[in-house]
Amino acid sequence: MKTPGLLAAAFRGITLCSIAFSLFSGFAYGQDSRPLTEDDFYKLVTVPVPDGVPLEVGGLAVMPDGRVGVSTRRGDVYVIQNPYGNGQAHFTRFATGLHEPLGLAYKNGNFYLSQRGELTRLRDTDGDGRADEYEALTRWPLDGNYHEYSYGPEWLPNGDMLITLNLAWIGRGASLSKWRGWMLKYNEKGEVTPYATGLRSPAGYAVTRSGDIFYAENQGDWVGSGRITHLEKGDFAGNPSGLRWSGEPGSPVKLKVSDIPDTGEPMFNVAKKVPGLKPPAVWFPHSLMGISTSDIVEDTTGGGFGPFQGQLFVGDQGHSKVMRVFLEKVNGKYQGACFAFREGMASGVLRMAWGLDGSMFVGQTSRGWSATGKSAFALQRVVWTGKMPFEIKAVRAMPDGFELEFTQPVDTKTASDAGAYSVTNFTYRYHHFYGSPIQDSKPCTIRGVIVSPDGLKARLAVDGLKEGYIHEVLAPGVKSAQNLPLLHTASYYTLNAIPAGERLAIAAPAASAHAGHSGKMTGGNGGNGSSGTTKLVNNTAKTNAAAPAAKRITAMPEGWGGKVDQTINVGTLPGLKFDRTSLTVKAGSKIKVVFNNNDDMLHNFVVVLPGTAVEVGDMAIKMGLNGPQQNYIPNTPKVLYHSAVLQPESSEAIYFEAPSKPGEYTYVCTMPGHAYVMQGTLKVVKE
Ligand SMILES: [Cu+2]
Repeated sequence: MKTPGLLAAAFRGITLCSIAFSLFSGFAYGQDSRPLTEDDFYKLVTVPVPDGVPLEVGGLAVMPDGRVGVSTRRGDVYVIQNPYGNGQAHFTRFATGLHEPLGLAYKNGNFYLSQRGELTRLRDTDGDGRADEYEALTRWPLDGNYHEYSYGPEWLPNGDMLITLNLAWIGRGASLSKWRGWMLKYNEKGEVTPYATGLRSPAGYAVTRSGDIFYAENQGDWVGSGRITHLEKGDFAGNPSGLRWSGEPGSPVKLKVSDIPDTGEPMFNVAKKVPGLKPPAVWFPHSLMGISTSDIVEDTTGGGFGPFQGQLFVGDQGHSKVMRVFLEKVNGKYQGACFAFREGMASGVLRMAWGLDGSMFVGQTSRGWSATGKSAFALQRVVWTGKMPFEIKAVRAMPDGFELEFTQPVDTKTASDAGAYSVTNFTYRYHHFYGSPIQDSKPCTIRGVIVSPDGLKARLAVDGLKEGYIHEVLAPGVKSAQNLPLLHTASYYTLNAIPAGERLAIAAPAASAHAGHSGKMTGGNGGNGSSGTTKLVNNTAKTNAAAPAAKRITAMPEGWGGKVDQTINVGTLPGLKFDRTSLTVKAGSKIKVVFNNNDDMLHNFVVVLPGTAVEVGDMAIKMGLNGPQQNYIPNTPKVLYHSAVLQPESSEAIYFEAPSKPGEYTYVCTMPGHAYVMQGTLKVVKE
């Protein structure tokens, strides 16, 4: 068993809310000088769950009368009356004994859900509020691997249903039974047809009002970071495992596994050579914008949920939060930007659905899949208070830069200053390894800014745009006309295409032109914030780095005379754990630690001074875009020794002399969010 659970190794890592929040939030100040936070604009309201109901939400469906259906990972379906907090919520168990349903849909009095091995319709034929008919509409084979999750269904406009099938995990994603790694379509005649593949962990997907299908993917093998992809029939979305079945009758995908190069070139570049490979519409940079994308919902509330009508909201299981996406079509293809939106949910966010009152139900679970929110499960609502947050509402690609649209008029003086913004672009590797370090990160020069007469838009002229790259667009210096800072200052725009059109007439770099890094979240990072001009090139198996060499020694020091006093093996376990919770060494002795990363996600091994693990972990988070190429090792004397960040199924030996001062030191993993739980005690005893 490799993973804590579901979603393909997907739901990894945790990060304390306050930490992540501080990275992205310019605190606005209200009239009483209290900083305004997300909570001032979007409240979380918890639906009370009765004792004895383990509501580990797998699927959510709001019924036309406002009741809410919930399928649970334990195999039940509940129907909740009065979920809106007016009067007591009342739970009825509608169905039970199901095999980990991770979806739920409702139509014409019936519920539909995916169990691991079938699409099931639940009917209450005698009107007693309980299903008495469980009908398998279609079945698919299972290998039995724990990771063979099945999701859905979602409706297409014509009444057909979509289902997605997760890959198994055997140290890598694998399609051990037919159509694993695929999206399938089920029609009313009962026919099942394969629709698209390349899916790894497709826990969340949605059909928008335009009829477009978007699915969310989690970082993993062949997936550098979280992302959403616009899926059209016959698309191949990136993970080759499902191509095993592309030769089967009915497959609309013609690519074969051998057609996919494993070079580490960015996916966007590979897609130019491999027709059918579909690059994502929007990347969610790992740890900067969540760590495990889950559900997708389109804001169809007509303004009931605030100023983001028509935009998408994307859940994040590991960070217990909901993010926001603005999409646009350039040259006929979708691309756009993601933003932080609301964090601090009670458990891991798996499902979202709109209530009849325009609030967002958020179904949550964290068993086996670590999440920031510490509850094992929860059902909460996100409710707009009616107050308008000052946010970057949209980022649009322009022929020579970006246009930022705000939810409120800006202060023209701050918003016209190029120094109020920064733009940095980067990409990820496309390869069979798990995830990717940030690649080729470069600041862009902002040549000038023009604010629209109504104060709602700022047009940035930017040099150095790159197609296929993610563009971090920050606006930390922009104030609203009321002198409030932005609630969230960061956005990440995936620039698949630069549109044609008129360019701004800004000829020479303006005096205030700005290379991109002041006010960046990566600032204040001790001495470690290497200038963003450094080209980030990494050996992917082991991320060698610029971290202080003396703290990571991977060959036996010559002065040791070929002998170590003690060799220690430390491994990793699913769920952000080392396989040993304590190690004992003699003060000053010569130690060799062989660190084996047997888990399916990235980890490192870092020895820190007593009591500093969380502090060092927080510093690692603040390294932001610089973290990956420096092994997430902040430049601080609190770090004594460390390994590189290791890919799954790899190992590294490090050598160090145990501290001369006895005490209880800590070894910790400093991958973003891991430090809060992934720790062990290094007991240093007297010689
Ligand atoms: Cu870790």
